[in-house]
Amino acid sequence: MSLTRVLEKPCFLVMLALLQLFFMVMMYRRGSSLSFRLFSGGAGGNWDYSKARDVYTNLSFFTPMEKEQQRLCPPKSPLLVGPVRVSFQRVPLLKGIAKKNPLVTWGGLYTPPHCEARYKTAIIIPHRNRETHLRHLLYHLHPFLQRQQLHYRIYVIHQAGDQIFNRAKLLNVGVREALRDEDWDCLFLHDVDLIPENDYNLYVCDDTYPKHFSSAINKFDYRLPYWSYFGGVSAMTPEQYMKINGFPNTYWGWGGEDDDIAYRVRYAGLKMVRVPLHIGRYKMVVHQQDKGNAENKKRFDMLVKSPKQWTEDGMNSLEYNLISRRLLHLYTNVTVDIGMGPSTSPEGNGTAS
Ligand code: UDH
Ligand code: MN
Repeated sequence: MSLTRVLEKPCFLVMLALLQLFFMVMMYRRGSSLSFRLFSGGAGGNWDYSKARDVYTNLSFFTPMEKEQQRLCPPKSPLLVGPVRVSFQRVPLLKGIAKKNPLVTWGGLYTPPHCEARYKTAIIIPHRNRETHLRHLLYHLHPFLQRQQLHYRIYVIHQAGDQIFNRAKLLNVGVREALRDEDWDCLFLHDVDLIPENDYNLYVCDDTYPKHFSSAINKFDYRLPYWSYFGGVSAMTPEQYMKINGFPNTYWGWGGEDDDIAYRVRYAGLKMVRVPLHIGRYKMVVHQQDKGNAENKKRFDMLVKSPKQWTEDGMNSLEYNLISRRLLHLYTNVTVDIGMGPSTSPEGNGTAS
């Protein structure tokens, strides 16, 4: 019987249609996981893209490998999917987060078990009285970074006492403490309440320039609040950080320090690069202004002095008392006494000079 005759037979055509229907139903119910396994001969095969927006999807795919057998991780991680779901409906427990991230070791350290990471990134988070935000961030950030196949560690820099808050100085402390542990390729300066929503937003530095990551935050309708905005999440190599003399230590209270940093970048002969808006998307946990972080009313005067101040106020003038350094399950906690700002008048704060 010739091939054309077989193809013309009604029962053959019915069978073909049924087979097609079967595939369509399976694809609909299980995402592409089944088809992937069928066509890949089951290559270790637990890939599942049916819940691609779940940031924990596919993380258990890779099995650990001896260090000697490992190759460099691929330039683009196969785990990345783009948009991931971020929800604040339930506040996760630290224990639960640790359970979902079994490969994270004490101090919040992770290294890919199956390949040699191309980048080493330290995440530095300024913190006080934001435990709920921290739990949301840890829940989302650990799997996010693992999907990017990075070697990373999370540092939480906790300001001791109830004196006025100083975000920029805490970040300087974080950088100095993190660099005691390892030669990080990249230092991420990361607000505790900002959760990345797209895993193509790679937590890797630009080789040449400081980079701004939180270009589209829901609080600002996923747009830049103003062109030179450098707050929220940014990253620098240690060399870039030292070149701008780190961040100013003298901005006590809310506001101004991020603009000072943007100025420093320019004064040091660098420029700022930025993640495109459709990738640098973040959700901010909704919050009010904190107690102990009143608006810094002197910030505009301070910014005017910045061209003269930046070489004297920063990493080269940083002083603090380290109270403790504890390796917790999901992060390294650095508690620090950074002093109390120049003024305790009801006006709040001012310049240190
Ligand atoms: N932070 C703390 N504790 C504080 C203050 C600040 O941990 O008490 C840290 C935290 O990492 C936070 C970051 O500093 O994400 C920046 O502070 P912020 O979140 O207050 O800054 P933001 O730009 O300020 O989000 C928005 C203030 C909202 C007030 C709205 C009323 N006008
Ligand atoms: Mn905030």
